Amino acid sequence: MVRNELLDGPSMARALTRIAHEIIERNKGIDECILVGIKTRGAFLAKRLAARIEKIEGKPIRTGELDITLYRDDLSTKHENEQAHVEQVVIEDAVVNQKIILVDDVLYTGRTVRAALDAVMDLGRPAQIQLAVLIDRGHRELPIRADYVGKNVPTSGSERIIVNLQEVDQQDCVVLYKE
Ligand code: 3GP
Ligand code: 5GP
Ligand code: MG
Repeated sequence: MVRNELLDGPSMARALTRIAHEIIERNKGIDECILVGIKTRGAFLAKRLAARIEKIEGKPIRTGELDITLYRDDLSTKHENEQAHVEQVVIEDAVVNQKIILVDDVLYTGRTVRAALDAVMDLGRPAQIQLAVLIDRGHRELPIRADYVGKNVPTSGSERIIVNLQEVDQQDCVVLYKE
């Protein structure tokens, strides 16, 4: 097993600070924006981005959370049997005419994001939906791309990216494991 550290704590912090600035710049402020984190780690990343944006703009940005699990209909599953399934949506504010910025730790096939798009659109018609991810590892199976990326990491299907966050893993780092 080969271990390769892709981001340490300070580089993760810098990537999030850059993304916070990019979000503010692209949206010309944050007035119509709601940051929506995809649980588990995407939700913590959304909170970190919200804290940075509040510090830069001097006012809070609205936030929400989505819980999406991969539902496997066959335990000896192959990838195509994985269905991204929405468990819970917590967005207190109306999404109608707002810019929803989805936040996740890793973007891979795009199936999780597709489920998130459906869940948000079930709540009303947003003006836009954008996507921020800490790591884009490639291998998309759907026409989905991120608007804000911490780091692009070309991977093979057998590689695993471990995202550790202080809030759940007591440390900040992103590590690539090769079999
Ligand atoms: P997260 O919910 O904090 O993002 O999918 C459940 C957890 O397993 C995720 O945590 C994710 O980080 C981790 N994980 C690691 N490798 C994979 C993978 O290849 N696919 C999925 N869906 N999750 C993975
Ligand atoms: P997708 O639905 O795009 O295939 O996968 C995205 C979701 O699966 C993300 O929420 C992410 O947590 C998880 N995921 C997919 N691949 C990886 C990976 O290599 N490492 C980690 N940590 N999570 C992954
Ligand atoms: Mg995730």
